[in-house]
Amino acid sequence: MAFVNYATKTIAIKVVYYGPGLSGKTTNLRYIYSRLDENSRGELVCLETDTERTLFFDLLPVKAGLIKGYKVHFQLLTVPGQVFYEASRRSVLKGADGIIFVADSQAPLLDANLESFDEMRRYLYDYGIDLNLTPIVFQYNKRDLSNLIPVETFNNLLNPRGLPYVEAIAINGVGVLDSLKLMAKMVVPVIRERVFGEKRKEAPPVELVEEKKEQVPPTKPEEEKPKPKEFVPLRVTKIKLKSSKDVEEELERLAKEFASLKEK
Ligand SMILES: Nc1nc2c(ncn2[C@@H]2O[C@H](COP(=O)(O)OP(=O)(O)OP(=O)(O)O)[C@@H](O)[C@H]2O)c(=O)[nH]1
Ligand SMILES: [Mg+2]
Repeated sequence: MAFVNYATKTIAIKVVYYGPGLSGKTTNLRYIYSRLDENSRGELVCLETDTERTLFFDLLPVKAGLIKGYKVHFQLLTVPGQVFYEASRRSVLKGADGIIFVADSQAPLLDANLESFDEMRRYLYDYGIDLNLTPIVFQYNKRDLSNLIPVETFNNLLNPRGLPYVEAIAINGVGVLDSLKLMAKMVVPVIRERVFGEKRKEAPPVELVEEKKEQVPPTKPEEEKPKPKEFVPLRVTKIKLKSSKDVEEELERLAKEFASLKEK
């Protein structure tokens, strides 16, 4: 449930990037970070790890216009996809307002995608959140590779309700902002209704992203297009979390810290 601070007039909307290990969740956040104006986003918090795999969560706060005079902050969060970080996934999912399910399109990973989705459904159920009432955007990622799961198969198995889906190549930014914009379109009316009792269809859209112009360094035609990794350094925040129990507390602290930042 969105966190409303009546004193500072801010609403924090929690959007969780969920999906199996290595599907590209952190890559989404890194790309969004690189494309938003620094006035409309906070720091990308990735916890210190020995590898690039997510251990507890990654967090990117994004400012997104106003709802009825309240400043809207999206808290974009990723879960760790590796099977044994189950407890962290559960903690990150708590109170999610919307979910971007990042599936890995490689054919041998079909079962991993289905298992991850099923696990998410169970955790939401445990928290009393009905999957059918939760805004979800499906992102079918890694469409640049070969031997892909057809979009139709994904939609039949994961998305029988015909919710919005995006074919993505997150590593090059393809479909990343589209997924986030679709999510904003779905989740903001739900929050307006829950918080202000406004009828959904009356809700005007919220201004989501102040995009920077794409910073593609000049390349000669014969050169390959550089990958975002090469010009978006990964900032690692030195936060020590001992266990997944600390995750909820830390998320709350980071959300408050961002909400109290002075406008630039
Ligand atoms: N070919 C290709 N590789 C991608 C794409 N998106 C992400 N990757 C690569 O996939 C690997 C895993 O990406 P991450 O974003 O770290 O995956 P994750 O879902 O955060 O993984 P966990 O934190 O372990 O759950 C990295 O090497 C990325 O560069 C894509 O669209 N195409
Ligand atoms: Mg990750």
